[in-house]
Amino acid sequence: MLSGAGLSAESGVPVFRGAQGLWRTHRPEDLATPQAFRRDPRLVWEWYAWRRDVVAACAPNDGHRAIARRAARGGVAVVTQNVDGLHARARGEVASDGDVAYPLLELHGALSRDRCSGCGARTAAVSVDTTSADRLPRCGRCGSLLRPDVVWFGESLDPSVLDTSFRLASEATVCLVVGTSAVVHPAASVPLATRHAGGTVVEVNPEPTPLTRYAAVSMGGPAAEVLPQLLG
Ligand code: BJW
Ligand code: ZN
Repeated sequence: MLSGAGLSAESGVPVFRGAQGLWRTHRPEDLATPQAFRRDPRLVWEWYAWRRDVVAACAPNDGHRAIARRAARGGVAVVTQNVDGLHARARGEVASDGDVAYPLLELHGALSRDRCSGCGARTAAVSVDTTSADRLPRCGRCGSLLRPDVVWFGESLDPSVLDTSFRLASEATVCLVVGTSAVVHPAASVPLATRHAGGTVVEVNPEPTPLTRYAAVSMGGPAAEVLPQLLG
């Protein structure tokens, strides 16, 4: 399955696009590109520190839990564009004896990690003082600025995460697509790998997307209501 921000909407995590989306009030080119970070790392960190606080106050919803319960029975891989960590938290919440360890692939990284903008070393997220550029966190190895370990526009996705996602999608009989506007690539192409290999795409989204015409079934409700019924 492939998930996007809409899956976490009912947990209180803001989506990116549409009337309530972050991109209505925040310009992606000022906040979610490597150029923006080079230009004004303090501003970018301020936004990500706020996003971390928002996510810390949120919890997985019934949609995340339905996915985790179904995946733990086997034969499912979870591929997500979300950086909020709620799939992993749901897995922990519903874990029980006999669960299968399923793949959980985070295509766009994770808010819970930092990455060095110089040497690329990954570390657990530190608390960030955004009051001045001098106080921003730096790498303990090379001294370069740390940044959130997320994928910004114009940056490549981790090749091993991406290759594994496409391979699993091409081997799947069904790709369930939940809560993504399906406009950001290469993530939005993952379900097409299932389709091209003869499998079926099933979409859960209150709005039509560019993937809707490839879906055998489209369910137009909120994920936290539809998924427990669909997967339960
Ligand atoms: C509900 C709901 C409910 C609401 N229940 N549903 C091919 C064509 C054109 C452009 C490109 C291309 N290939 C690459 C590009 C360039 C670019 C791109 O895709 N641009 C397009 C937008 C035009 N891609 C990249 O730059 C990627 N890198 C790359 O390709 O590298 C190689 C390369 C480099 C240079 C040139 C060419 C190639 C990287 C993309 C990184 C995206 N990063 C972000 C930020 C991550 C960090 C952070 O969180 O801050 O990722 S942007 C943002 O969008 C975030 C999301 O993961 C991503 C997708 O958003 P998502 O999840 O779909 O959310 P929304 O808000 O868009 O949609 C929510 C949906 O939920 C809606 O449909 C609602 O209806 C629905 N919904 N409530 C169910 N309750
Ligand atoms: Zn470093």
